[in-house]
Amino acid sequence: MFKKFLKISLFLSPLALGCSQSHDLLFNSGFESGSEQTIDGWKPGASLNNPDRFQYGLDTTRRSGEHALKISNPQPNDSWVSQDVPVKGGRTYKLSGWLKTENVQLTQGTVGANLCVVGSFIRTTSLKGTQGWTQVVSYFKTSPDRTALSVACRLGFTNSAVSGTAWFDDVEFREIRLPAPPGLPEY
Ligand SMILES: [Ca+2]
Repeated sequence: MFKKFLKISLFLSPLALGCSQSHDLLFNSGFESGSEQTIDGWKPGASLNNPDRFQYGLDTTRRSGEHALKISNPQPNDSWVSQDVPVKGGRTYKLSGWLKTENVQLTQGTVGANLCVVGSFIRTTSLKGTQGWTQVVSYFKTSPDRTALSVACRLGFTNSAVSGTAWFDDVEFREIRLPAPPGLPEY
C-alpha cells in the first residue's frame, strides 16, 4: 500500500510533471473568448435542457482574465458545458481547473460541481455549498482504441441532481508523458 502511494506521489510531484506534460489540449480554457451565450470551443448540454432548469454563459466573476464560465441550475438538474478533444489511446491524461460555488445543493446523489469526462465515471472531486475558488484535478488513462473524448465543466452527474451556481476557470487538459502508475481509472 505504501509502495503504491509512494509511486503515485512521485508520479504526481511537480518536479516530475514539469518537464513531462503536454501543452493544454483545450481551446479557450480560460473562457475569455465568446459572447455571453456562445462560448468559443464549448457547447452546452443538460439532462433537462430548458431555461427554467439550466442557464450558462460567460461571467465577470472569474479567477483570471476577464471572464469565467458560469452554470446555474435554478432547479435540480445535471448540466454541463463540454469540449471534444482528440486523444491518443493508452496514454495518461490530467484534467484540472478552478471551481467556485454558490448554494450548490443535492436532491439526489453525492456529486456537486466538478470537471469530468462525459460518458464515463472519471471526474475530479466535487464542490458543494458555497465555496471560494478551489483547484480540482483528476488523472486517468485512455483505453487502447480511444481517439477522442469530451471534457466537461459540470453541475451534477449521472444519478446526481443538483441546484445552485458554479463558476469554472483555467481548465486544463494535458497528456502526461510518464508511465502510468497502477490503479489509474481507464476510459
Ligand atoms: Ca478566465
